[in-house]
Amino acid sequence: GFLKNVISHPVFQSGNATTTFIDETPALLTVRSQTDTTNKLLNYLADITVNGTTDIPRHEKKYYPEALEKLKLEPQTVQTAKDVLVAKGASGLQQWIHDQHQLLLTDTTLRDAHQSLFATRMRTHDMLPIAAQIDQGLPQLFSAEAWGGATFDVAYRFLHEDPWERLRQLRKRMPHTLLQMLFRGSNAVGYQNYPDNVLREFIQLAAKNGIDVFRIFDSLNWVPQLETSIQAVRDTGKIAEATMCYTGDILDAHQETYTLKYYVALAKELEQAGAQILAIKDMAGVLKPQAAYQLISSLKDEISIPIHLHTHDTTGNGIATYLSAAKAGVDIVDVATSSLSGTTSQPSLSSLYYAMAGTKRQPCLNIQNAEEINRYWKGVRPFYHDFENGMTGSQTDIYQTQMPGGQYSNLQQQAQALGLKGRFEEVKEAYRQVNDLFGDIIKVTPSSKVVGDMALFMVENKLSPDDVLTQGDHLDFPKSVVDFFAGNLGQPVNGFPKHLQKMVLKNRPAITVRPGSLAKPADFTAAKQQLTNQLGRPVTAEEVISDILYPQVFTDYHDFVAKSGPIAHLDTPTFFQGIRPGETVDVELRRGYHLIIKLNQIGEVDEQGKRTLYFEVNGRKQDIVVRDSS
Ligand code: 3PY
Ligand code: ZN
Repeated sequence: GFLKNVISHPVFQSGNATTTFIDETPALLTVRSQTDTTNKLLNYLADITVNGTTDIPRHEKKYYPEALEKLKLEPQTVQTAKDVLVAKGASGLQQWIHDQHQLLLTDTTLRDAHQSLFATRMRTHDMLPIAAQIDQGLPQLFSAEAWGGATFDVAYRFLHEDPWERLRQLRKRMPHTLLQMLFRGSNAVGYQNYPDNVLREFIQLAAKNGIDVFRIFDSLNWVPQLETSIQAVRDTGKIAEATMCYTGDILDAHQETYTLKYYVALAKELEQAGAQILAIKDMAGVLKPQAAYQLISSLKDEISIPIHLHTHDTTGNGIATYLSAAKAGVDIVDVATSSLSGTTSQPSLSSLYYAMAGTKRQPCLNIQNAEEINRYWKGVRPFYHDFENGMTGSQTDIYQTQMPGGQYSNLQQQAQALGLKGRFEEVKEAYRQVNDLFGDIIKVTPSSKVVGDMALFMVENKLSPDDVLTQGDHLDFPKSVVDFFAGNLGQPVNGFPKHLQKMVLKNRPAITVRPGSLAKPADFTAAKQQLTNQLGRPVTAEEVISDILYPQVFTDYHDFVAKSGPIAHLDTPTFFQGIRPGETVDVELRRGYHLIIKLNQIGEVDEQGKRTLYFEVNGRKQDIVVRDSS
C-alpha cells in the first residue's frame, strides 16, 4: 500500500522526486499508518471471528437491539458535591455532607456493579456515551465510583485498554461529579504489598488524572496498612475515605472477634489516622438490617466524620439494610443503576428512591433522568452475558460463605479455567472451610483471593480440612497462601493459626511488622529508563507506575495493542465475538473518520489449518489469512 501510494503520486511520476519528498508530504505516511492500522484491526477481527477469545468459547455472534440514541433528560441546576470540594476543600465537603438532610448516593455502575456482575469486563467504549449524561442528569449524586478495585488490571489484561485513559475520558465528560475509586491500601490496585513510595506515586497520579474520593481499605482491617495511603491522599487535597471491612455478624451472641465493640474501636482508630469519611465496606453483603442500625447508631455517637455505607445485594436484603442505616443516620450509601443492580451487585438506585418515599431522608434526584439513564445501561448489559455469574436470584448462603460480591463471578471464571466447571458448590463449601482453617479472617481482595486459591486447591486435589491439617507438611500450598502466612499481607485480627502456619511455610520465616516497612523503595528514574528502552519511545509516569505494579500484564497489553491496533474502537459485541459473514460494522477511529468493515465470506480450512476471510473496508476488498485453532 505505502509503496504504491508513493509511486503513483504525481510528483514521483514526474521524475522530480527528491529525498525530502516524503518528509514534505507527510500525508503519505498517514496513508501507510492507516493501512497498517486497518490490517491490524482486520487481523484481530479475523482471529476473534474464527477462534473466539481466550476467556469465552467461540459461539455464533448474537443479535442485539439497536443501541439507544438520544436520552431525554430534564435539565438540572444544583451545586454538586464536586463543586463544593473545588470551592471549599475537604473540610468544606465534610460540612456540606453534614448539612444534607437527605440520604446521599454513590452510583457504582462504572466500577463495582460490573466487577460484581460480569467479572469486571465493562469496556470504556460503553461508558463514554453515557458519562456526560450522568454528570448532567444526576448532579445530586454524591459521587460516581468509576475506577480502581479490579478494573485496573482487568482493563489491561482482558480488555486490552488503558485504565488511565478511561479515567481521563470520564473526567472530561463528568466535570461536576466526584469521581471515586477503590484503593486497596498497601496493595494499591494489586494483590500484593507495594513499597510506600509506589503507593504515594500512584495516589498522586490518580488524583492528577481525576480521582476525588479514595476509598482506602486493608484486606485484614490492619490500620498500619492504611496510614501511608490516608496521608498521601490528604496531601493531594482530595478525600481520604478510610474503610473498615465488615465481616461476621454483630447480632450473633457467640461472635467473639467481629463485635460491635471491635468495629467502634476500629472506626475511632481510622478517624485518628486522618480519615475524612468513614466507609463501612460490606463486601459480601452480610450486614443485616438490624446490625446496620446498631452499628451506624453507635458510630454516630462515637465519631464525627461522615459515614458512607457499601453493601452488595447478594442476599436480597440490601434495601432493607439501607433503610435501617438511613434511620440510624448514615450519610451516604452505594447503589447501582437498576439494570445492573441486585444479586452480587449493589442495591438498585431507583428501588431505594421509591423505598424511601414518605420519609424525610428520601434521596433528592430526578427519577425520570435516573430511569432514562438506566435505559441506556439496560441495552449495554446483554453485551456481557458471556461473563455473567449465572446467579438469577437472591442467595442467602452468602451469610455462611461470606464471599465478596466482587469475587463471586471472578472465582467462577477461575474455577472454569481450572476445569472445575459445574463444581462451584464444592468450591463455595471449601471456601467456608478455608476461612475456618485460617482462623476466621476478613475476606476481601487480596485476602479473599488467598481463601479462593486455597479453596480451589482443596477441590482440585480432593482435600478435606482434616487432610490439610494432617498432610500439610507434604503439601505444596498455592503461592498466595504461602505469602499470606509469611505475613506479606499484614497481620490478621486473630493472628495466624500457628500449627498451619508452620506447615505452610515449611522452614521459611514469617514477618510480624508492616511489609511496607521492609520493602525497598522503587527507583522511578531507573524504572522509567528501563521502560523507555524496552518500548523504544518516551514513556509517561502513568506507564511507569503501571509497569511497576503489573510488569507482565503491562508489557503484554502493550504488545497486544501494538499487534492489534485500535480495537478499543470496536463495538462490544464485535470486540468479544467478531463479525458474522455478511455483516457490516462501523468503526469510528476519530470523530468523523470511519472504517466501514464488511465480512463477505469465511473460506474453508486449508491443509495448513488456515482460513481466508474476505473483507471489504470502505469499499476496498482485503483478504486476511488466520490459523483456525479449533
Ligand atoms: C476489590 O478490591 O476489587 C473489591 O471490590 C473488594 O470488594
Ligand atoms: Zn463492593
